[in-house]
Order: sequence, then C-alpha cells, then structure tokens
Amino acid sequence: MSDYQNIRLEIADRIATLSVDRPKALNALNPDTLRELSAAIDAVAKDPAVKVLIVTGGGEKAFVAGADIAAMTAMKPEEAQRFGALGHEVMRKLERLEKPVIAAVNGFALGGGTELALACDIVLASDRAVFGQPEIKLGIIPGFGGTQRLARKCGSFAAKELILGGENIKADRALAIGLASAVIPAVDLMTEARKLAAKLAGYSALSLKAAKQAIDEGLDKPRIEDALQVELQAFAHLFGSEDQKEGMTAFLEKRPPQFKDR
Ligand code: CO8
Repeated sequence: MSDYQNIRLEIADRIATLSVDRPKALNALNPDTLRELSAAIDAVAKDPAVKVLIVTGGGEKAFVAGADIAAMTAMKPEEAQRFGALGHEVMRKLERLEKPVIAAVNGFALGGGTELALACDIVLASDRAVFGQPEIKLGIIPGFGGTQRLARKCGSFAAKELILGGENIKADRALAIGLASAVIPAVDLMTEARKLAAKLAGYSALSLKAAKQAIDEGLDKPRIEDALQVELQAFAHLFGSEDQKEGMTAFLEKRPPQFKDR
C-alpha cells in the first residue's frame, strides 16, 4: 500500500511512472503534493532497478494545471517564499536526477505544470496538451523556475511571449518553440513514452547519467572551454567501465550489447 495521497508511483520493467493525481484540482501542486513528489523522486533515485522515469498527470484532462491557487490566495510574502523554495527544490531534484526523465504531457500544463515539464529531460506532448505561464493574469510571475528555465531552454523571446503575454499555447506551438520534443496523438502518448523509456533503459545507466550531466553542467558554464572540459572528463571516465568495453566489443562482433550498468 502506498502512503501517497496526491501522486502515484508505479515501477515495472526498469521504468518508473510518476503521476500527479489530484483530479479535483486538475492535479494542481499544493505543498503536500510537492512533498510527495520529492519523496517519490528520492525513491526513484535510490532504486537501482529503475533506469528511466516518466512523469505524467492522472486522468484525461490535465498534466498539472499549475500551483494550487486556492492554497496560495492568502499567502503572505514569507509563506510564498517558502512555497516557491519548495517548488524550486523539487524541480531541481528532478532535473538533477541521475536518470533520464520523460514528461508525458497529457493535457493542461499551466504555470507550475509547464515548469514541471521544463525540469524534465524530454517532453512528449499529446496533441491535446496545452502549455502556458498564465501567472501574470493572477498578478504574480512564475515561481517554480519558469522565468529561468523557459528562457534558457526556449530563449528569452519565447519566454517573454509566454510569461508577459500570459496566453496558453497548444502542442504544435510548444513544439515550434522547443518546449516539446514531439507531439503525439493523445491515445498513443503513454505507449510512445514507454517505448522511448524502454529504449533508453536498454542503454548503460553510466552513459545515460554522464550524457545528462555533461549537457546540463556544461550549459551552466559561461565559457565553452570549461563546458568542453565537463564533457572530456565524463567521456574519459566511461572508458573505465565494463559497459564501454561491452558496447564496442558488441559492435565489432555484430551483436546487440548487454549492458550491466557498471
Ligand atoms: N489551482 C487550484 N485549483 C485548480 C487549478 C489550480 N491551478 N486549476 C484548476 N483548478 C480546479 C478548479 O478550481 C476547479 O475546481 P472546482 O471544480 O472545485 O470549481 C477544477 O480544478 C476544474 O477546473 P475548471 O472548472 O476551471 O476546469 P475548466 O476545464 O473550465 O478549465 C483550466 C481548465 C483552463 C486548466 C482552468 O482550470 C485554469 O485556468 N486553471 C488555472 C490555471 C492557472 O492559472 N495555473 C497557474 C497557477 S499559478 C502557478 O502555477 C504559479 C507557480 C509558481 C508558484 C510559486 C508560489 C510562490
């Protein structure tokens, strides 16, 4: 029996699926939900049987419709600071998870929902997905990393269009600005997400982790020389692994590799 009230965590075939599941509020993130997400990400991080994480929304309608507006209405600045910091902590934990994270965006991904997708590595959007940062219409701004990640991942013009304009966008526009990696018919979304996750799960956990870290840590370096050093260290380190020997030997022997994650 799981202790989670607002999320579901299912693990099968080396893939964990984490669903935000608060149908009465279209999966909006309140503090309890964020704390449960944090605990679930820790569990995924520690579980050697899990190689890839899929994040999605419970039900048909929403991925996550934002931070919980009812929970925020009466907040004073200090409480908002704590809530924002909790959101930052959870998104950062997801972003720094040493395993690939696929967002399967199945419906409304607004405010904190777009911010949750932005903290994932690959974003698969259903053709019914709706993204947006509508906080400006509530008299606030994004507070779970949206001002920073949207600008870094999609550029400042796209970030300002969404954050200053406050209008929602459909999946095809999200694809055009680089907020989604692919758009998939709604009925096929989870099948495609699992197919992609299964493909990644067949690779070495060591090279998946190294690739993710090299990209993310390199992007944080202002100088390309320093960023290239990040890649070089990670690249060279893999040559001490059994999986590098196996991957290259299997190629030369014209057979599929059997990675052992070591
Ligand atoms: N918070 C709380 N409840 C919500 C939220 C939300 N974000 N979104 C939907 N709900 C609730 C509705 O209140 C409604 O509840 P009830 O049935 O009790 O009236 C139920 O979910 C169903 O919603 P609707 O009836 O509105 O469904 P519609 O199909 O008509 O509309 C929408 C769907 C378009 C998704 C609409 O619900 C909507 O616009 N939701 C709000 C979207 C939004 O503004 N999100 C951004 C929130 S702010 C944010 O995310 C900031 C993040 C950083 C915070 C940092 C804090 C310091």
